[in-house]
Amino acid sequence: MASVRTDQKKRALVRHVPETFTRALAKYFGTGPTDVALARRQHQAYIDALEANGVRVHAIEADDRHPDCIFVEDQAVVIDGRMLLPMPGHPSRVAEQPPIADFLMAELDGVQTCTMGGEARMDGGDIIRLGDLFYVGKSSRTNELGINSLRSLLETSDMELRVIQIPENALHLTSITSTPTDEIILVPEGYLSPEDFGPLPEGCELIWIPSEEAYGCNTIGLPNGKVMVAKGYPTVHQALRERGLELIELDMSEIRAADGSLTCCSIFY
Ligand code: CIR
Repeated sequence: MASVRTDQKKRALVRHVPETFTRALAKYFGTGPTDVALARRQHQAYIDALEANGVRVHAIEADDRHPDCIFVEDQAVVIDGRMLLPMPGHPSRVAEQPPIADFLMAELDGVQTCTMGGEARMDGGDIIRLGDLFYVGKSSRTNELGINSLRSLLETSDMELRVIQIPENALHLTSITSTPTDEIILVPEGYLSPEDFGPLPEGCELIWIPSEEAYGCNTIGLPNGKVMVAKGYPTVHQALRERGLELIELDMSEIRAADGSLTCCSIFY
């Protein structure tokens, strides 16, 4: 989940890999997973990495009726004591939400919760956060009405929201960017431009990565200063190491095959 600051990543919700994972949607980075057992091992390594680095993880059972159910990031957006339950942008993913919503409402007792009505659509994977600056992707999954719902949620806060048009060759904003710290955004060349982001707060920077490492731009910065990264993206790794960050490398091949990245597999709350 890309809607919390790094220091807020104390607890994470994940969902196990279903038996039907080979039927997950795949159109961008992946051509579809083929090995459920390997996906489960990679997913368990992801959970282990979170736990080994101080994050308390709660895992919801998989639901074989929903091949994409591990990608919980898309189903709820938690921002500083408020929660948006978006209407997912792909019809096949709508029914994944109830157990996630139930769990988060119970955990975040009394949380102010907003839902989406009418034609509003959004996947949580279209949101990244850099301190108090939010970016939301307008994509094949997130439309203007969905973005308006997020704007309403942020209205009474000091947070700023900027909209970025996602190119047709990418699924979500988090598919191609992330904030490994509250001062850095990793971005692939050829997908987005500096103008898409506008002026950044003082001390913040965009780090440009060659387009062939676009997938590697999705990372998870943890409160202990370490960063979870996908294995096999040397430019990303070097850029982060040069900035003094310690990396936790994870093999994401089967999750990438379903167009999923590191952030997609958790909701920090
Ligand atoms: C989908 O197409 O919805 C899934 N196969 C992948 C979702 C990845 N989620 C994300 O980027 N937040």
